[in-house]
Amino acid sequence: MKTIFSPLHAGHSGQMELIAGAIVPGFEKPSRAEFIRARVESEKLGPILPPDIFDLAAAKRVHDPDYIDFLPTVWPEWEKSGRSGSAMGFTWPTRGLRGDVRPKTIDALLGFYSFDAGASFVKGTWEAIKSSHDVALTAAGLVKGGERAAFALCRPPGHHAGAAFMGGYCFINNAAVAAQYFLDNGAKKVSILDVDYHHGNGTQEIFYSRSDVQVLNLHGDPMTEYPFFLGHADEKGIGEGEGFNLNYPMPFGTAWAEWSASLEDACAKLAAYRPDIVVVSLGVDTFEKDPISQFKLKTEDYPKIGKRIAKLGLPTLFVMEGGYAVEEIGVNAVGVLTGFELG
Ligand code: OKP
Ligand code: ZN
Repeated sequence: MKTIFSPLHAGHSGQMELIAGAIVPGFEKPSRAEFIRARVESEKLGPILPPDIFDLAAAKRVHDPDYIDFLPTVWPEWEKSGRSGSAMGFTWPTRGLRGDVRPKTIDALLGFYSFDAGASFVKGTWEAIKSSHDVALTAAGLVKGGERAAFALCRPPGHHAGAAFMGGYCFINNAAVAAQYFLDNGAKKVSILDVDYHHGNGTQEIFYSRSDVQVLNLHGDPMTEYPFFLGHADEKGIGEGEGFNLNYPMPFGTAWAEWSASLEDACAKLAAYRPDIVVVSLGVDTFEKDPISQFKLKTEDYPKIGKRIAKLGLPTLFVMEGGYAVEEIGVNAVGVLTGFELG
C-alpha cells in the first residue's frame, strides 16, 4: 500500500505539555513520524508519496469554520503579544461558564477552542497541522480512486479534536475530515474504527448525532484514563445517530486476549453496518511499553489487528494517531499494515 507523508510535520517540535504537575517536553514529538517512515521503507510496504495541497473546505465540513480559521492565527498572535515558548490556553469554559461567547484575546481564545493544555503551538505548528490534514485527504483520495488501502502517516494526530476544540496533541481531526470527504465523494456510509489507546472523544463528538458515520472506539476506561470525560459504554449516539456510536472501555492492564475480544465485537458490528469504506484511527499506544498508556499489547499482536481488519473486505484508510514508545512505534504501526496486506 502507498504511504502519504509530509516532512512539514517536523516544524511541530519542542512544544511543551502540562502533565502530572509539570510542564515537560511533549511526548508527541517528530521522531515518532520519522521512525514510522523509516519502517515503511525498510519493510518495503510500498511507495512513500508527498501530499497534494488542499484548501480547508473539507475540514470546515466537520469543524466549525471559525475554529479552523483561528488555527493559523495562533502563532502570529502569540508572537505579536511578545510571547515565546509554547502557545497554550490555561482557562477553559467548563460547567457554569459561558462557552457560547467568543472572547477576544489570544489567551482567552486558546482556552475557548481547547478542552485541555495538551495541544500547544510553536512556530511550525500550523504548517504541520495543515500538512497532516493534506496527508489524510491525499491518502483518502487513493482509496476513493479504487486502491484497497492507503496509509496516511499523519502527524500531529487528530482524534481528540472536536468540531470546535483542540486537545490531546490534536488540532484538526484528520480521520473525521477523511470520513466526510468519502461521504462527499460518493460513499453512503463510513465506519471509523479507533484502536488508539485513548478514547477518540473528538471523533465521537463530531458524528454523535449522525447515522452516516459509525464510530467504534476501543480504549482505556475514562473512569481512570485520559480524556476522562467521554468514552463510556453507555454513549451510543443521539437522535438520528442513536446506535451508531460504540465504545469499548477497558481497564488498565488489558492484554491481547481481552482487547482482541473487543476488536472482534467491534468488527462484527462494523460488518453489520455495511459501510462503503473503513477509516482506521491507528494508534499503537496500546503497546506494553508505551510510556503514557496502560495496556499490554505486544509487538506480535499488531499484525493480527491488521489481519482482522483485512477480513472485513472493505476499502480501508489507515490514519496515524498515537503511539509514544518511539523506538517501537514504526515496528508496531507498520506491523498492522503488513498484517493487513497479508490478511
Ligand atoms: C493523544 B492520542 C494533558 C496530557 C495528558 C494526553 C494524551 C494524549 C494522547 N496535558 N495526556 O490519543 O494518542
Ligand atoms: Zn492515544
